[in-house]
Amino acid sequence: MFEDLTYKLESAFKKIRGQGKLTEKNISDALREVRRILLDADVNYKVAKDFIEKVEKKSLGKEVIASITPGQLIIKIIHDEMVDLLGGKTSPIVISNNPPSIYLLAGLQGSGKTTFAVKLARYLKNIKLKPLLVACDIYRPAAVEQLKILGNQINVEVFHLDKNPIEIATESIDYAKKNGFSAVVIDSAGRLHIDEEMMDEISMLKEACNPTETYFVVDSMIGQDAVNTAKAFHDRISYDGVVLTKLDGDTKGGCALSIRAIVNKPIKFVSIGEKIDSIEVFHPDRMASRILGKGDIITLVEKAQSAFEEKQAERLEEKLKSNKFDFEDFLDQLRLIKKLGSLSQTLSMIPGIGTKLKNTQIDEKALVRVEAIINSMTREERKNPRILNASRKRRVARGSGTSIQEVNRLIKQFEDMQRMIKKFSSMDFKKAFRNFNLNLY
Ligand SMILES: Nc1nc2c(ncn2[C@@H]2O[C@H](COP(=O)(O)OP(=O)(O)OP(=O)(O)O)[C@@H](O)[C@H]2O)c(=O)[nH]1
Ligand SMILES: [Mg+2]
Repeated sequence: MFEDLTYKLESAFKKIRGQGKLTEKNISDALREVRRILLDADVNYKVAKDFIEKVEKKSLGKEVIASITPGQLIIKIIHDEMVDLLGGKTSPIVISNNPPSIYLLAGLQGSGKTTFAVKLARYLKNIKLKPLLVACDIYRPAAVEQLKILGNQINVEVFHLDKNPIEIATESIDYAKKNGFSAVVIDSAGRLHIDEEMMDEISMLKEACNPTETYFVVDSMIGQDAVNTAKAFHDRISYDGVVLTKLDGDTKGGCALSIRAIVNKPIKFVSIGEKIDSIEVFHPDRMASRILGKGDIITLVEKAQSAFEEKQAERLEEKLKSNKFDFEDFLDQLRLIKKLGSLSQTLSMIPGIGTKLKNTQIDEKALVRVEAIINSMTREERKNPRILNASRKRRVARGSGTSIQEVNRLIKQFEDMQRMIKKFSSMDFKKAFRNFNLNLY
């Protein structure tokens, strides 16, 4: 899904990630590239332009907190704006309090309505509704048969009659009420292009069966055209939501990114394959992370913003530089690590360390034992580990459920680390921490 778009954005982000400072110039350079990539992916021109303007405005006004790089911050802003562009919050399917819930599907020929009708019926079954599928496509010879075969696969009854679509739909609702169906999914006929006849029929259908929700089903592979079709349908039948199909195909992503902004209606579901179970509820935030391929940075920045206060970062930096880093600070860091998830993450948030620490693996389990050892020390011992003589060490080992050897090893490691910290500006943190890890336990 959107591999090409993700790949290109990834390359653009590589360039901005390293930027030390946010200036008007580097922001606009980076965003110009992002804009070009969006247009290449068939994002509607106006949508791309508005998107970039919003990101630019937010980036310029933003204070960069010490723990993240400006590049990471821009990526986060782009992500947030993309979530917004995709609709912000998830828009769940509406279920009527007065069953049956009625869902009407509209869209061009081949957009995936019939396939989606069946997927939706399956989804409804899974949430404990009893769906009825209704075949209102009386024009294509095999349409009813297609729905019957698919309905059969999921054990859902298919309603069909030799009448016109309006009669079929209204009678199906009566049938559903009489026979205890709690949901009705109406599959309508598509046309190759928008024509009056089809539009008349679908709007009459909508009027006749007063659906709980009407969905516009669109093939995400058709690019810019999708947006025009979506608008044309919306002008006529004012649907409640969009279903994007064929996202498993070679879609560039433009349709997915533009459609919500153009019609101002939420994307409800995505269809990602020909199989009946390939349906997903649409979540704007997850989709944005998929497109940007930057889940890691987004989470990191979010965590950093909430858990790592600037002051704390400054204090630590100060201590590191003035060589006053003791077990007490070490413990603070360990606690922070717990909140943030990992030591390498925490360390990478300290300016000047992050880039040197890439790919360092740290054994998180060992940290639990380290914390236990430090917790068993007195405040004095933490401030000044040199006073830890044999009997104190024995006490600490006992208190922490470890051994004297382990306590000794930690102290030695800590002293090594202090020594390294002394050489803060010149040292190779990555190497240093790798040693720290290997030798721990
Ligand atoms: N790869 C892929 N194919 C899909 C998806 N959804 C539907 N298709 C295929 O697209 C083709 C058209 O799907 P239909 O469900 O028949 O489309 P329709 O909108 O009902 O078409 P008409 O009834 O002719 O208007 C079929 O071959 C489906 O198997 C999807 O999410 N991914
Ligand atoms: Mg069909």
